[in-house]
Amino acid sequence: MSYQPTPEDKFSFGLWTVGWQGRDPFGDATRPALDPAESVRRLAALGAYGVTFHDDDLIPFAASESEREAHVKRFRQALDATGLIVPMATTNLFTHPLFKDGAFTANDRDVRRYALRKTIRNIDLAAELGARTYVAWGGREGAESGAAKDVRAALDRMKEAFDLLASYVVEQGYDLRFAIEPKPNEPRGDILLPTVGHALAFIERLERPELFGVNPEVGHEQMAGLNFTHGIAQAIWSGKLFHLDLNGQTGIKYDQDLRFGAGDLRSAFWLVDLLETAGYEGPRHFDFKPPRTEDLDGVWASATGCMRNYLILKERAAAFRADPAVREALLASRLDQLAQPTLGEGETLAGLLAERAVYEDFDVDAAAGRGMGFEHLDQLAMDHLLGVRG
Ligand code: XLS
Ligand code: MN
Ligand code: MN
Repeated sequence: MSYQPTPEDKFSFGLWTVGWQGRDPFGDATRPALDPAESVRRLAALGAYGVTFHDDDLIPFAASESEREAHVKRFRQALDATGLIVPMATTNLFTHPLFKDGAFTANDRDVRRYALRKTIRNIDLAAELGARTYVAWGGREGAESGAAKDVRAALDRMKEAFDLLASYVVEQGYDLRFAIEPKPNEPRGDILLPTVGHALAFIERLERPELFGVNPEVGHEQMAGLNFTHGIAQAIWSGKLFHLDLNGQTGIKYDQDLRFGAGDLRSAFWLVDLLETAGYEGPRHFDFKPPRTEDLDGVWASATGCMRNYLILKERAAAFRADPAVREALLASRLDQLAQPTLGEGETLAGLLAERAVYEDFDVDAAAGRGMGFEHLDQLAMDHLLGVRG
């Protein structure tokens, strides 16, 4: 296998990922700025199908109307020349000092109103460029200290903002859905909607929950010590996996945004296994940061690595699922039983309560003594992941 990506693989990248100049809290930029049109050409040449952006990635914050038009035009020309599409767009509501206390939940009402206008302006552009998903990451929606944020009031304001944005999208007739991106902290000490679970519960309180799903990011859930694949499985189960941010993270620490496959490799294996078998058809979107040690060649090597690792893991996961020994091990671990309803067809709870074999005469010691066979099953997965089997 060449692991050469094609547009059918649906790989997409944020302009801000390959375009990251390496500025961090302790150091200045280590790389020059990248022209978005150049990023589009390079990503297309590497085999990606899509590119995504924050408004400010494409159009500098203070740009005039004519500068704005020129930036959009150049970008559009690059898209047309390469065939790359824009599956998703989002708003930068975190870089400008204006947003230091948040955007949709800033204590200052005028900041919240400005944030709505900024978002709607970019929603118009997103729709114009054919995006189907609008991501909302509330990086500055949070606090460092207790009394500074009335969390219940802030959630009211967050709901208000999303309800307004959804009604705008419906009124305009845009074919666009929102994907909320959770993150536990960084840049705020604590961010609102910190995990997939929080976001899923919040969505159900919105006026148009059907227009909202989640955009989980590998590293963000892992920063909270959570099992990312489980979070994705619940999002799929809820019909809410609208988009996702693939990258790598090694445990509970700052948001590393490593290339996909770096960091927790076993978790990446199970994630690809799930995405490829559970019917997820959306973009495989990378939100990573090529480390600031890299020059521009290193940036493209890092982007290539994201896609290559996905394709390797896809192949390894498929080999795992196709292995007869794995099928046998899955049966020995009774995964087939888990897929069966606990009450059979036509059975009732009354019947269960009356059946002595279920409880009074149940051999609890025999059941307790049964091994689950999970270690054998997991070693088969490990062997496939490491390429020593099949
Ligand atoms: C930052 C987020 C951000 C979103 C888009 O941690 O991952 O890049 O994906 O605003
Ligand atoms: Mn992200
Ligand atoms: Mn991240």
